[in-house]
Amino acid sequence: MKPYSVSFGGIPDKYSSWKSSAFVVLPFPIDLTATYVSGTRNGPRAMIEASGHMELFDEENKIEPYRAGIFVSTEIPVLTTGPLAMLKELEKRVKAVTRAGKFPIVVGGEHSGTCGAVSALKKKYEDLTVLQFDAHADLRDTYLGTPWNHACVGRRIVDSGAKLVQVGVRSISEEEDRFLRRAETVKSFYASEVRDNLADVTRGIVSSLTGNVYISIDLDVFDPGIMPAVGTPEPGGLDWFEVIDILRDVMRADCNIVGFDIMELSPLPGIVAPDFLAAKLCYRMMGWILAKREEKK
Ligand SMILES: [Mn+2]
Repeated sequence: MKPYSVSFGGIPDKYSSWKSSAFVVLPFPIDLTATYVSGTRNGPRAMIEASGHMELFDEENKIEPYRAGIFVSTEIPVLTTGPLAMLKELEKRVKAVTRAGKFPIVVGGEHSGTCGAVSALKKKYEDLTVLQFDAHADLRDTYLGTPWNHACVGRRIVDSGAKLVQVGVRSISEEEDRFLRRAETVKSFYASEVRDNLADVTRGIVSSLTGNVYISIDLDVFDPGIMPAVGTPEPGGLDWFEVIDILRDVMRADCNIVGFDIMELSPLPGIVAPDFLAAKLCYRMMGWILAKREEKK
C-alpha cells in the first residue's frame, strides 16, 4: 500500500512505514451522498493534519501509542460513478490490512464508508457485532435513490448479517422506528437514555458485545457544541467524557475489537477544535487497543 503525504501524529518514518506499523489508517474522503452540508471529503486530511499537533503521550493509558507504528495509506480515490466502486476499493484495502495482521482504522468521509469495512470484516469473522455511535439510526432501506446513502449504513449492516448496537440516537424516521421495533439483531440506546443514566446504558452496551466487534463513530453523536463540523448536526448530543466513559468500558469488555472508524468530519474554516477532537479520539482508541493487548499477554 502506498503512504499518504502526511503521517498520523507527525511521527517520523521509523514509526509510520507499512512494515513497522500495527495500525493502518485508511482515508475515505467521500461526500457524494451528503444531503445537508457537504464537505466531509476534507475530513480525513483535516483530521490527519490536526493529529500532528497532539501530545503523543496518551495520558489515560500512560503509553505512547505511536511506538506500535501507524501507517496512513493514500486516500481512496473519488469516483463519480457512485459510492459502490469506492466501497469496493475500501473493502479491498481493509482485507489487505487484516491479512497482513494489522489493525484497520477508517477515517471519513461520509458514513457509507463503514459498509466497505464491515463487508470485508464480515467475510473474515462470521460472528461480528457493529457498535455504532451516531445521532441517526441510519436504518433507511434506500435514501435519495441509492441504498449506499450515508442514511442507510445501519440497514446495510443488518443486511450483512452482523449484529448492530447503536448509541446516541436522537433523530429517526417513522420507517426506521418501525424497523427497529421488529429487528431482532439491532439494539438502540437513545441519547436521552445516556443523559438519564450513563452507567446503565454502558452496562447494556457492554453486555451486548460478544465475539468480534467493529466500532463505527459518526462524529455527529457528539453535541454540536463541541462537534459542529458534521454534515447533519443534531442538538442534544453526547459530550466528550460520556463518549470516552462508554468507550473505555467497551474496550475492556470481553470481546475482540477488530477495527474502527471515525466518520463524517466536515471541517469548518477557521475552527480547528473539531478536527483536533477527531484526531485525539482516534489516538485514544489506539491507546486502549494497545493497553488491552498488553493486559492479555
Ligand atoms: Mn449520523
